[in-house]
Amino acid sequence: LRALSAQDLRAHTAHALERARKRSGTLTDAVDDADLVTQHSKLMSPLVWDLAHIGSQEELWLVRDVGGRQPLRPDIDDLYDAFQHARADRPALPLLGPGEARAYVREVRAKAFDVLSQAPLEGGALTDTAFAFGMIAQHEQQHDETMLATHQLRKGDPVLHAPSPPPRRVGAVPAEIVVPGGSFLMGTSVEPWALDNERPAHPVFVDAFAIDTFPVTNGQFAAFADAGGYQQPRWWSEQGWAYRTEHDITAPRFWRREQDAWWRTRFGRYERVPEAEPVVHVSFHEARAYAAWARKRLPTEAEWEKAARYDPHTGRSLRYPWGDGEPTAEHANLGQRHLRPAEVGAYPRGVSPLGVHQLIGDVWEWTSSDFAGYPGFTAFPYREYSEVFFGPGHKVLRGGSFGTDAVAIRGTFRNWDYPVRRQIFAGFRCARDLTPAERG
Ligand code: AVJ
Ligand code: FE
Repeated sequence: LRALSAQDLRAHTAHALERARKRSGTLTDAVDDADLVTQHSKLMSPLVWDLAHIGSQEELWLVRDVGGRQPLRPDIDDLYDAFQHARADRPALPLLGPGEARAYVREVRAKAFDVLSQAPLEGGALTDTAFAFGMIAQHEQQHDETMLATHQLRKGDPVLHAPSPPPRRVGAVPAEIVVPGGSFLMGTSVEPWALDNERPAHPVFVDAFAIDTFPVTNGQFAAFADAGGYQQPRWWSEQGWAYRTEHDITAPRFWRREQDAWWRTRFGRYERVPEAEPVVHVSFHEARAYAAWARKRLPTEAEWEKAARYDPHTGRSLRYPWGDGEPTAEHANLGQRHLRPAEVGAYPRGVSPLGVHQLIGDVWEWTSSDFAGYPGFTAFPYREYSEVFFGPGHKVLRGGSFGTDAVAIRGTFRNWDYPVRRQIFAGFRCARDLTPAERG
C-alpha cells in the first residue's frame, strides 16, 4: 500500500470495501427475514444487528468523522453501540428491520464512496484518513466472521455452500521446528492498515524453543478426549477445570460421540470428524489442557510471531510467513472460500522461513499470552477499540481462520477473546522448551 499512488490506493480501498459488502450480503441474504432477527445463541447478536452495526460504524468513522458530513441516523447511534448493550440484550431493542437495515447500509455506503472520491490519499501515506478506510473494511470483515460463527450456531439445513479446501500437499516434514534464540522485531510501525494494538514495532528477545509444524489436528485432539483428558484435573488449570466441570464439557463444541466415532455439525451438515484437519471450536482452557497432556505448552504470542515472521537469513521480520506479498488462494485458507479448515499440509506455499506451516488461515491459534499493549502503545482511534480489553481477562489468538478475510489478517495481527469462548473458529498448536541436550 505504501508504494501506491493516491488513485491506486483509492481503487484498492474501494475494492476492499466492496468485497466486504459482497460477503455481508451473502451472509444475510442466505436466510429469511424471520431468521435474520432471531438470536441463535445468547453469545451472538441477531444477524440484522451486525448488519446495521456495520453501517453505523461506517457512518460514524467515514461519513461523519473523515467526511465531516451531516449524520444520517443520529437517532440509532446508541442501538448499535456495542458498549451500550450486551449481545444477549440486543434482540429486545427497537432495531432496524431487515429491509430498513439493508437500505441504511446502502445509503451509508454511497456517502462513504463519495467521501472516498474526495479524500486526500497522497502516495499511500500512513495518514489517519487512509487508515480510517482500511479500518472500516477490516471492521466489516470482522463482523462477517462473527456472522459466520452465528451461522454455525443456527439450527436447520445448510444455507451456505463452498467447495472443499485443498488436500494435504506436503510430503514428510518434521513434527516440530526449532526456533533459534535471540531478538526479533515484533509488531509494526509501517503497515498502513495495522491497528493500534499491533504498533509499534519493537525488539523482543525470545529464548530458543520448539513449535509444532502444524496446528493440532482433530485426530490428535480426539486421542486426548479418548484417553480421558476431559476427566483428569491434572491436565487443567484450576480455572479451566472449574469451567469444564460447570459446563460439563467433554469434547470440542459441535462434536458428538456415536458408538466408536466422533461426529460433528458444520454449517447444518452432520459428518464424521475429519482426522487430518486442525481442531476448531476449542476454548483456551481445552487447548491448554491438551498441551499439558501432550507434555507441551501453548506458545507465547512473541514465540508465535517469531515462528511466523522471522527470517533467519536476513534477520528481518516478514509481513506474512511466506514473505511480503498479499495472501493468495495458494498461500492460505482465508476469506470463507471454504467452510472448513484445510488438512494440515495443504498450503506448502504458506510455509514460514523456519519451516512452520499454516500459521495464517484455517484456525485462529490460542496463545498463552494475555492481551496487553506493546511498549509505546497509543490508543487509536479511541480507547474502546483495544485498550479497554487489555488485561488478564483476554487471551491473544493469532493467524486468522478460514472465515477471516485477507484484509483483516497479517503476521502482526492480534485477536483476543475470553479463555472460555469456543464458538469462534479457534484451534491451537503446541510449543515446548528445548531439552538441555537440544540446547547443545
Ligand atoms: C478483535 C474480533 C475481538 O469482534 O469484538 C468488531 C473486533 N471491534 N467491532 C470483536 C471488533 C469492534 C473484535 N475482535
Ligand atoms: Fe463492531
